[in-house]
Amino acid sequence: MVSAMFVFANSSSPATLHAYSFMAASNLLIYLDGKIVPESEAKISVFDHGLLYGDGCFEGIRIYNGRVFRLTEHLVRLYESARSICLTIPISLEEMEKATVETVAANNLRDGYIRLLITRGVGPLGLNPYQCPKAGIIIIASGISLYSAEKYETGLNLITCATRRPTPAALSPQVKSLNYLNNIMAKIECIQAGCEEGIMLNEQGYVAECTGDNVFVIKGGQVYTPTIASGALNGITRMAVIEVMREMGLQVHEITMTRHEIYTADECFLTGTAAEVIPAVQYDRRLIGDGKPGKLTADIIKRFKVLANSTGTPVPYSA
Ligand code: PXG
Repeated sequence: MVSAMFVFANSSSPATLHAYSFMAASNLLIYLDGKIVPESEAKISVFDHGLLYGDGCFEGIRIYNGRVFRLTEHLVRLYESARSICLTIPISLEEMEKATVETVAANNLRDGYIRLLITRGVGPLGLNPYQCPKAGIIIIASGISLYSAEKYETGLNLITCATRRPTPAALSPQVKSLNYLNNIMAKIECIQAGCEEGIMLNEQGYVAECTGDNVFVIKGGQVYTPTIASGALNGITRMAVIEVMREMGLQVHEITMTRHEIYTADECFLTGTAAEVIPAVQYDRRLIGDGKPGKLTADIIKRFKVLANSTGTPVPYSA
């Protein structure tokens, strides 16, 4: 039953099919513990606690037009995640910045997606992280597509996921840990319901975020998004879009949000590094507004693209 479900979930996902075809043709160069090596040589130990326990943290970062978008903000969040879980990253933030742009340059990537992982490293079986002497660093510069191109035009259908965001008493939602099972469980629910994405509530039943994106609604020309304390990740795209909207003269409110606010919204959109900015037009089978991507949302997307394509850390390409 479990394996049947697995096949169903994967075969119905266009993003997964895209990833498979991409993998077959890969000649990627990967940064692994200080060296840039071909993907075929980028191997880690089966005793790495990142694999054994999901013990580690990561970032997803975008490259637009030859520049890395908000790289310092991503790295600050990465080092904070690591600090929170008592994981010492063996190189400085400045060295990590250099390693990241050099990996992008080595792959001659002008537009793409960076997955930067810190694993606890190799150690004996058993939870004790202090028996892992050195954290591992992996930087992949490649691509990602969460939703089909069509959905960026027509908008996503959302459901409410039964899987809740974990309470901060278990693990702070601000730690971008290598264990995304909670979000994966929620994603399985979305796919099984025939939706691309879903809303995750916190333990109290308030809206936190989506499986890998932050959520915004617009009503009466004002913008609302859940507070970070609701269990939302302090998204880098969330912050960039808030800046864009304030420049547009829109009022943005961080609130304790219920499903009602989404049911009764004029417009809704999601933000994330992987997702970028994407409209949502249905929630729990109710139309949001008139069921079409909103006009303000379209304007926000346009302005976000301008910002993303004109700012960021330059990549030192050799050619
Ligand atoms: N919430 C969660 C739980 C996330 O993991 C976001 C919101 C958006 O944050 P940013 O900073 O990206 O605007 C994230 C982002 C991936 C992947 O496969 C990464 C994320 C989400 C989905 C997929 O790399 N992280």
